[in-house]
Amino acid sequence: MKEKLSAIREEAMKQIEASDSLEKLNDVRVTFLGKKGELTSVLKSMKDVAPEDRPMVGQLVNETREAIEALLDETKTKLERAARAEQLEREVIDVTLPAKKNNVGHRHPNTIAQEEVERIFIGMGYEVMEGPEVEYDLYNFEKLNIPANHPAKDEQDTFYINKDIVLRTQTSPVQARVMEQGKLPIRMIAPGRVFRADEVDATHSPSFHQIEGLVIDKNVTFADLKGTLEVFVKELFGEATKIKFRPHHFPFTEPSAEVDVSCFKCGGKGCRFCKGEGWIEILGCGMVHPHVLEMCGIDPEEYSGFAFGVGLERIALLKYEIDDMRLLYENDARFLKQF
Ligand code: 2NL
Repeated sequence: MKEKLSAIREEAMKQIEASDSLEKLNDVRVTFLGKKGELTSVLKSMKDVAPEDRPMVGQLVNETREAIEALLDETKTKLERAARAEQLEREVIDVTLPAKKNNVGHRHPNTIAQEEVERIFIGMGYEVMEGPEVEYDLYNFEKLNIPANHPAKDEQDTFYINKDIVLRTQTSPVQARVMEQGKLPIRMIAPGRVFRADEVDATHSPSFHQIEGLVIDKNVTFADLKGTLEVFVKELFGEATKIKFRPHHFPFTEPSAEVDVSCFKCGGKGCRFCKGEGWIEILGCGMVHPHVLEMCGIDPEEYSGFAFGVGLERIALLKYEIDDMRLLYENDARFLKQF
């Protein structure tokens, strides 16, 4: 029995020393100390030992077990430490590597242009106002002096929700609503999305953006309109920009004009950009028609005013030299990130 135990002890020590992984070490533990292990089978055979020898054999078995356990624990700690050291080595992080770049988005060219126009007019004391995109015919057409038989009201030009409600074709209804509230004087701009039943091409889209401006006060004249728009175009296109008013017709203003600016590419000599004209058309304007003032509850004998409307996409296309409006709506990041 004694020889058997020391043989078991020696064999266990040998196998523990040869274990180079935690799995193998555990196999050794099971082989020697497990339920069906070698030491357990020695204990089971105690019944064959003479009763007077049992305490001595029992003690020997315990000593053997303790010796094997001690070496198992020690080896386990050693292997665990080695595994951890190897893992730390393997998972080393190089904190000096450059960080991964996040692709941060930025404002759409339309938004940049809109905020630029807003900035200029806020600087002149204007308020920025908004209104509904789905609008009553009354505010979109009627109060702006656009009569029932006017071509702008044709189904070809306007999206009708029903006979009284339309998708607004301009942002003037916002201004008609402000006038109707009766708080005077008014100095405002109304930027926003408008809708026309147009086919998509390089210069048309069924949904685009406008910025309209409105000033109502006592003694407002066409001179005020000219001065205001001159400041606006110089801020927008540069100090050297010249401005030209051409007589025109709008139902809601009288007199009315279209405004051209000298080409900011060639300074007015004529180039590819301005198609040899030297001038580029950018907006429409005029003195608010007395009939419009009346319909919005303002006395035209006491008050007068001017108004203007610019296409936001047109400004964005000109400012960033984009030659096709469709590019603004495709949301191709390769295009958008250039601005
Ligand atoms: C254009 C022309 C214009 C207006 C818009 C306006 C608004 C009210 C009263 C009178 Cl409430 N007029 N707006 C006036 C003249 C021209 O827009 O070609 N826009 C792109």
